[in-house]
Formats: sequence, structure tokens, C-alpha cells
Amino acid sequence: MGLLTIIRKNKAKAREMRVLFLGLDNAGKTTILKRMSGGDISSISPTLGFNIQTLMRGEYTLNIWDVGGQRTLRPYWRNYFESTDAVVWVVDSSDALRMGDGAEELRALLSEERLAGATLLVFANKQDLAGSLSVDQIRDALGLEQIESHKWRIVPCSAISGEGLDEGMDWVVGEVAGRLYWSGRRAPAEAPESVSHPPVVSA
Ligand code: G3D
Ligand code: MG
Repeated sequence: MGLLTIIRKNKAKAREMRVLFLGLDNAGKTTILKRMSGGDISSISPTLGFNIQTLMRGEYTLNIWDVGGQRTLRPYWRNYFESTDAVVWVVDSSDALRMGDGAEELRALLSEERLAGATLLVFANKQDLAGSLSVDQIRDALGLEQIESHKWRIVPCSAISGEGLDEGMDWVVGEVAGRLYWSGRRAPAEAPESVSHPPVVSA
């Protein structure tokens, strides 16, 4: 048995999923992840490169990549696409001005070949803020109903109160598990041997 086969079998046994957290900067990606892993959310600084978090959800291990969303870092997102099982697109629901920018970035993302099989969850974050756009308004602004290439869902949430986070992630895990582990149609995602990381830039 080759080394690759052994690694694959071990991964299947470990039931791993690779999840990419993306969205514009300031959407709340890092705060959501900190909140889900039980970390302190009182001092989050902008992500200048990326964070990796491992989360256990039931019998599954989620390897989550949280990549900085500033405009200068977005070209580097593609370095993380390989073997991605799910994309979690986080939206700052209180930032109506940048909704168009976000819609454009999401559209570009979904046309990426290497993300073709990935499940898409949209987190309409910051619902705790007065004046936030509703989930219906965000669904329209992002043109989600027009998406036919990916299985998608939008869930309202707040990283501050924690509301909606479990609902969203449970859906992701259920979807990916159904595809990877129950149908037996394809082997679990391989982590790439290496990825090129974005350079650290000063804010
Ligand atoms: P990012 O990783 O997507 O770039 P961050 O975003 O997690 O760094 O969050 C950006 C800012 O939004 C942070 O505030 C954070 O506290 C805030 N934030 C994240 N999620 C929520 C939410 O659900 N509700 C509210 N009210 N604020 C949220 P600061 O002030 O540190 O910039
Ligand atoms: Mg961040």
C-alpha cells in the first residue's frame, strides 16, 4: 500500500473536512471562529495573513482556514482553494455600502474551478446591530437565488451573542458529510502538501 493510500485511509477514519472562511475584511470571520472555539473575543485584530483553527463537531474534525479579506490580500485567496470542502462566506450585515463589493467577490469566487464541489454557507453576521440588513435583503444583494453551481444556504448570526453559529456550522457539516462520507462518491479532501501564504503586510 502506498504512503498516499495510507494517508487517505487515515484521513477517512479521522473524518476531516477542510473549510475556508472568506469574506470582506471586518465581516467578523475571526470573531466567529474565536467564539466557536471558546476563545476570548474581546481583542481581535485584523487578520493580516491567515489563521488555522481545528474544531471538533460531533465525530468530524474541521480544519478551518481564516484568510484575511483586505483588498490587497484577496488575490491570495486562491492559494487556499485546493481540496476545500466548504466555503463559509461571512457578511457584515451592517455594512450596506460594501454589499456590492462583497457580491462581486463572491461571484468571482464561485466561478473558481477548484471550488466547484464546495458547499457554500453565507453567514449574515452582526445581526445584533440595529439597522443591519435582514437575511432576505442580503440574499437579494448577493444574488444567492441565482446560484446553481453550488449547494448554498444563508443563516443570520451574531458572533457576539453566538446566535446562529451552531445552526450554520451544523448545516455545513451535514452537507459535507453527506457528500464525502455517506455517499462514498469521493475520497475525503487531501490537504495540499504546501500552500503559498500571503506576505504579512502592515495595516
Ligand atoms: P474579519 O476577521 O472578518 O476581518 P473580525 O473580522 O473578526 O476581525 O471583526 C471585525 C470587527 O467586527 C471587530 O470589531 C469585531 O468585534 C466586530 N464583530 C464581529 N462580529 C460581530 C457581531 O456579530 N456583532 C458585532 N456587533 N460586532 C462584531 P473591532 O471593533 O475590534 O474592529
Ligand atoms: Mg480576521
